[in-house]
This record gives sequence, C-alpha cells and structure tokens, in this order.
Amino acid sequence: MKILTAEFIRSCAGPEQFLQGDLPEVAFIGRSNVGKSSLINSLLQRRGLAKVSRTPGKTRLVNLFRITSDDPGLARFVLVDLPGYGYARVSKSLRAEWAPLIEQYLDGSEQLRAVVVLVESRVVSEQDRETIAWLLSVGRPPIVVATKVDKLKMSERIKTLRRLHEGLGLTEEAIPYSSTTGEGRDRLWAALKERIRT
Ligand SMILES: Nc1nc2c(ncn2[C@@H]2O[C@H](COP(=O)(O)OP(=O)(O)OP(=O)(O)O)[C@@H](O)[C@H]2O)c(=O)[nH]1
Ligand SMILES: [Mg+2]
Repeated sequence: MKILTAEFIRSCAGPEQFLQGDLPEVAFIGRSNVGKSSLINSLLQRRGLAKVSRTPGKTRLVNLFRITSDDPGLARFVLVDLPGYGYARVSKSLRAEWAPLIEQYLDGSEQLRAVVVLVESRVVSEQDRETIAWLLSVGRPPIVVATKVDKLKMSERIKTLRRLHEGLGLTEEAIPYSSTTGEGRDRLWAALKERIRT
C-alpha cells in the first residue's frame, strides 16, 4: 500500500463546508491526546500532515484530506480528521460547540464508509464507550484501534487488550496500533479497504 498523494483540502467549522461529491470518506475520531494525528501520519507515511500537537485538544475543526494510493481498492478517498473529544482542560461550553459538529458529520455524511475510533490501550474512558455505543445506534459500527501499544510490555499486552475489549463491550477485536513502530498499519489498511469496497 503506497500513498501517492495526500493533500489537505480544508478545515470545516460548519456542515456547509463538508464535501459534496462521490469520493468515499473514512473518518478518525478519539479522545484528545489518544495519538490520532500520529496515527494518521503513520498510516499515510507523511510526517507532519496531521499536526502532532503538544497542546492537547487543539484540533477543533473537521479536517479533510484528499488521498490517492497505488491500491486499486483504495485508489481515491477522503480522510476525515474529526476533533478530539473529552479533554478535561477544555471548558464545557467549548466542548458543547464542537460535539454537534462531529455528530452532524457522522450522522449526515452520505459518503462515509468507515469510522475509526481510537482508544488508548490502557485507558478505557466513559466517552470512548459512549462514542462506540452511539455509532452502533446510528448504524455505523466502528473500526476500533488501540493506540500506543508499544508502551505495553509483552507480559501485560494480552490482559490489557482483553480488558479493553470487555470494557468497551466490543464485538470485533480492536486493532493494536503503534505509530512509533508501525505495528497495525497493514491490518488497519486491510480493514479500511474492506469497508470501502462494500
Ligand atoms: N509511545 C507512543 N507515543 C505516541 C504514539 N502515538 C502518539 N504518541 C504520543 O502521544 C502524544 C499525543 O499524540 P498526538 O498524535 O498529537 O495525539 P492527538 O490524538 O492527535 O492529540 P490532539 O490532536 O492534541 O487531541 C504525543 O506526545 C505523541 O508523541 C505511539 O504510537 N506510541
Ligand atoms: Mg491531533
């Protein structure tokens, strides 16, 4: 899987800025600081395409990227980087502002083929659980990715991933991912291809 081009389209502050057209869309969502920007950069093998921020909770807009690859199953698609949710240090009113934007996108997009929910392997938050339950309730079963697995010792890995699986009430296995080592990249591409094809 080789990415040929990856270009930023725009940041959307409202639904009128979402894309029209027929390109399939793949969206990424997760708690702030879960490693979303790092995962997008590692997936696309583009350093710094999605900002890896040192200030958690910075990304509050829906960011769109146009991607082309050498894989016929995923030749052209749009990657959607959704705002991080649930960062405690951000005020409630600010959070109230962008949660509707996320829901409008996830509920309304006709081209959306897959939603990837990122969760941190060792931390199961109530909001992760709610997001996954909500996606199931609107008929968009997500692909769940467990981030930063390089931080887990081999001895704790199985137990931690099992706890995550049970804690989130998953039906499908989460994909273990590390942006540091590249683990999980092929598996995630395969999962995305499956969703885009069908
Ligand atoms: N060890 C390890 N650290 C990671 C990994 N992915 C991200 N990090 C670190 O986690 C922190 C947050 O990473 P980001 O990719 O900016 O996370 P984000 O979810 O985009 O964060 P916001 O956009 O600020 O909400 C950074 O310090 C990264 O270096 C990983 O796979 N392994
Ligand atoms: Mg980010």
